[in-house]
Amino acid sequence: MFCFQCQEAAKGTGCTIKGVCGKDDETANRMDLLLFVTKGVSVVATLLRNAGVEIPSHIDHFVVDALFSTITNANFDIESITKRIVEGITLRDRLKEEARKQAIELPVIDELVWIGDESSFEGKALTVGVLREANPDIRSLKELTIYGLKGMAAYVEHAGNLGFEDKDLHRFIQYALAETLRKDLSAEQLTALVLETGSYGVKAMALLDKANTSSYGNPEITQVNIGVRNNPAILISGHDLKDMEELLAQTEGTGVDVYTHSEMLPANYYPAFKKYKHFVGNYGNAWWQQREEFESFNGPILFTTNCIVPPLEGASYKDRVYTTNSTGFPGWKHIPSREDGKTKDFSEIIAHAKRCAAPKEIEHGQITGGFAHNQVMALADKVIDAVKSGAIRKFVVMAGCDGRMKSRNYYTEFASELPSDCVILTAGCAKYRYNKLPLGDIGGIPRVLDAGQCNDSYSLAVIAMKLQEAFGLEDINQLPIVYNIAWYEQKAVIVLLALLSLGVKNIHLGPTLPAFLSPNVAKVLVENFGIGTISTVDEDIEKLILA
Ligand code: FSO
Ligand code: SF4
Repeated sequence: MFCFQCQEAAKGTGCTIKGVCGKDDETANRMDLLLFVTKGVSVVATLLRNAGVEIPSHIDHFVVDALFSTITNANFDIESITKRIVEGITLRDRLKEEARKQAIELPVIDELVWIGDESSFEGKALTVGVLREANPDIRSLKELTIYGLKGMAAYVEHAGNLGFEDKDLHRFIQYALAETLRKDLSAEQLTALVLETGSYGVKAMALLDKANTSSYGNPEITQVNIGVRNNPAILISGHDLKDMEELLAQTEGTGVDVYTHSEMLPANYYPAFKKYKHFVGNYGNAWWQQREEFESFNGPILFTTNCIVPPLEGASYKDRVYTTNSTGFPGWKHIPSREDGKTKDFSEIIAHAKRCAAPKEIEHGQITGGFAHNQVMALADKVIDAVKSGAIRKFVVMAGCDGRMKSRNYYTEFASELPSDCVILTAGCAKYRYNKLPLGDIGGIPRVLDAGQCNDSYSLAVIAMKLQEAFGLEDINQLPIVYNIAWYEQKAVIVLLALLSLGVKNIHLGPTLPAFLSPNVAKVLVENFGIGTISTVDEDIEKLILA
């Protein structure tokens, strides 16, 4: 195996024996094969589309789900990855047949020529990994595009689950995947593809924002309970709000409570979910602390998306974890997708919860959130006055992901040591590094404004653009906003590319720069976009805030 797609890549270069995330060698290789097949599907679908043939939506959904299932710590189940490969080959061959009928000439590439019998999967998988591209700069740009597409696919899938589809996003995902197979593209052309991926990322996040807010209302300022009640309960993790809705509806009146975990915390901010009395609040912290927190939760846990940490051998919670959507883990129960027009069936996990003890309290109190664009704009006058009067010196965007590395203590320290006239804008699970600190407020405006999940970074971009308009500035970079973003997996990659495509400069990305950036590609990002990484808290506060 060779995988370098996330921030925890071994030795800062790539995992080669086993993933730091827990992904084993064989599953990693199988994911490479799934991407290989998905690229083949995308090449034929793109050629057919260019010839005016309409591509059925099940092809779009296959591509998005395949990409999503290869995101860091989403799926550890080799069998479910293998099933996707088999399905992909069938779809590819049907598309090839259609191309033949339309007299469309197909390129002679391995992704289309390989027959794909199951007995050859293991051997074939060894030959189709990222190192197949020998040129490190070309590899870097292609992988940067693919990781952006994986993040985008996640957001497109969530929007789709709420009935919001944009054919153009599917077209782009497949087109861009197909482009990564071309051998004739220069580094400049691939850089343009990376940025185009970023602008489609903005569209994907805007679509998901529309899907979430029109389905569940605009997030509003909310005090979220972090303590527990004395009823059996289900813990729901991940990002999928449709699952949240259906789980709340199906648990109502059953005596089973519902708590959010990690990236699902922002579900507490939506008016449509607040009406449920058995929706208690949030339990625990960011994804990487789940081994301890799932033990003490006592009840079943539902993963609607990443981030799964494989349990230790003796973990007591092993038989009470469920996956759904693109996620999977060997031995865990998988709740099947909803059939058209029907809701998902959560009866098994609800029955399971009834047999369990109530959660053990690990924290007590409340945290504040709900500052997506609509809520912040409702406070616009107050915010603008505070900036004009100098009460707010700077906004610091500290969105993104949390992770296990010790070096991430930097973010807690950075937040604590920020001058008291600075406000943190956050989204994603990075917030758990500072959202329980007593940072206070500035004239009633909390010093940590949480917009929501990582995809709600879109809200932060909208807020920036609205402030730019309100202050009459020509360039978004003239705003008193600095960016000190933490990343872990590929959804953070699409957020980064989206910000770059909006013209945001001087983003600090940490705790380390991606292993998949070759020195030359990193240089381009530094020279053209002022991308940097973190140093010490004091130095960075000096550079970003005081200078
Ligand atoms: Fe965090 Fe995980 Fe949302 Fe990522 S929970 S790390 S950026 O999934 O997707 O923020
Ligand atoms: Fe390693 Fe990250 Fe890939 Fe997992 S996803 S194998 S930790 S680089």
